[in-house]
Amino acid sequence: MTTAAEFDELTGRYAAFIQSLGVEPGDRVAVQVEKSVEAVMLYLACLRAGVVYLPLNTAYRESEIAYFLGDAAPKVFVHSPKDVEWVVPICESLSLANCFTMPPSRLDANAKVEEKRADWDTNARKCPPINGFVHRGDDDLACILYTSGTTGRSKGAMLTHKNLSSNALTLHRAWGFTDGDVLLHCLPLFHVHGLFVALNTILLNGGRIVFHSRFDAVAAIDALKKATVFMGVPTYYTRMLAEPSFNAQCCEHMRLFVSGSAPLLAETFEEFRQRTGHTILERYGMTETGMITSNPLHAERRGGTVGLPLPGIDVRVARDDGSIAMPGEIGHIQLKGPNVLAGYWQLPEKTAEEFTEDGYFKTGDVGMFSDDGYLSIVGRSKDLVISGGYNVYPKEIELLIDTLDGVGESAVIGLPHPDFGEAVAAVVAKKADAALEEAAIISTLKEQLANFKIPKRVFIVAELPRNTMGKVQKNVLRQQYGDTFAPKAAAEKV
Ligand code: MCA
Ligand code: AMP
Repeated sequence: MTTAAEFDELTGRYAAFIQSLGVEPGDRVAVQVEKSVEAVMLYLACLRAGVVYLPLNTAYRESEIAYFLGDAAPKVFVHSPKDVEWVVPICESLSLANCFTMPPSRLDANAKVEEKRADWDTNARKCPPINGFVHRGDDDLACILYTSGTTGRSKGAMLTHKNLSSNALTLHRAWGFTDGDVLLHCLPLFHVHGLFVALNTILLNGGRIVFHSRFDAVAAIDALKKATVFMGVPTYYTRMLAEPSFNAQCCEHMRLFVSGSAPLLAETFEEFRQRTGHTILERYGMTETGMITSNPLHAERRGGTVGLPLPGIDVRVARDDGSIAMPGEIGHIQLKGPNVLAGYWQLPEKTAEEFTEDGYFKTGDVGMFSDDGYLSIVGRSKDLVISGGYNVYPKEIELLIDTLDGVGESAVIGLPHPDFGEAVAAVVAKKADAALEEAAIISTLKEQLANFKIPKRVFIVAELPRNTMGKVQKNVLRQQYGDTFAPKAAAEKV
């Protein structure tokens, strides 16, 4: 167990070490490490030292990391020891001298950690802790989180202290955190959901955290008896429901289950209510904005909706011409509020494109309000697949597939999947006489892309369907391959 006093002391030492490296307020500290208590402390230490925290998904591969480090130009990179072989050359090529490793955890009593010269924790623990924190203003940057884009190029969302603090305070109040709350934390630490929504609210509460290094349904169900609040992506809920032993008794101590990052299916919402007696509270947000809407804690939690705009956040649904849609009318979801990002890192033009003339952020989600103000998301105007809560932008994968020998062109789509909600699939049109193989394409992509982006299936075809304007008809492909991962289709293939 790590106590609040240890946290205070160790984050003070980590912050002192950051300062000793000459990292100044506004400089970036990039981090790609396994989930651990030390990783949480490194995040908090960056905030204490007034520097910008830049977390990176542990699934990212060499070429992805080279891009992020090149783009964000951090002063420090803390990474997993297992990646040292490819990290060192990248850092050398960028003249990034301050590279440190962070093993899974040394606070874990069972962990055997060798003391290494480049180990972050070993070095930082030698520094006398700073007192308090370096003062930063509301509009100063706290974090940069990269989010993929429809052009295939990732953009760094610049989040300010105000963005983080306003959203944490709002959620803390809206979800009724109180003395004695214990959060079961199973989410990854490098995205908004695990880092801000889950961690910031419980830290603000001064509450306890039961900390799992990854989501495992059996372990999570067992830990529910020690917790009062749980947050997860829909896949966590479907996996818990797939455990025959999961029932109301497992949830006796719980007061709140929150779901988000991807649509929660109506059947999951209903089955959860029937099996446990708890109604999952679904909320909606984005990397760029933190949380935008939430079903209410005390009033009706309506399945199939993402609830009401959170206090202080102005959410509207706009028609194509920019006028405001009526309740029941589908349109583009836009918002304004203290939670909206300061802009994309070094991309002022891209930032401008994502806002309306009157300053509303365009989410790229399509939805409608009910008469009584509940928002439903009915689609996306952006070409995006959400797989197990991770966003995958088809363009990034199509650009890579199109470079492979024998490929004419490709279309990457999301198909319904019983575990991940949507799964990535690719339809590849081969050049005449080319011999392409699904397995070979998948293994080539695995060398270059994070694992969750790899298509679960690749279909090789003679040509892609096009409309009269010459545009590839992804809707036709989604229909054609729609039951690829359906349990029945999968069973027939065995
Ligand atoms: C792992 N795999 C996946 C995914 N995760 N494939 C598709 N989609 C995924 N999400 C693949 C791996 O490549 C591997 O394939 C195999 O599944 C097993 O990998 P493993 O790591 O063991 O999987 P797991 O531990 O079971 O992970 C699945 C997971 C995880 C628990 C659902 O993906 C997860 O924790 N997702 C949560 C993501 C999240 O935090 N999103 C919030 C984003 P192979 O065997 O072929 O190598 S923040 C956000 O969206 C906004 C702001 C919001 O509103 O919250
Ligand atoms: P990200 O870019 O990873 O921050 O993902 C943000 C996107 O996730 C949003 O624009 C939505 O498309 C989607 N999203 C988040 N929460 C929900 C939800 N509860 N229901 C449906 N989609 C969601």
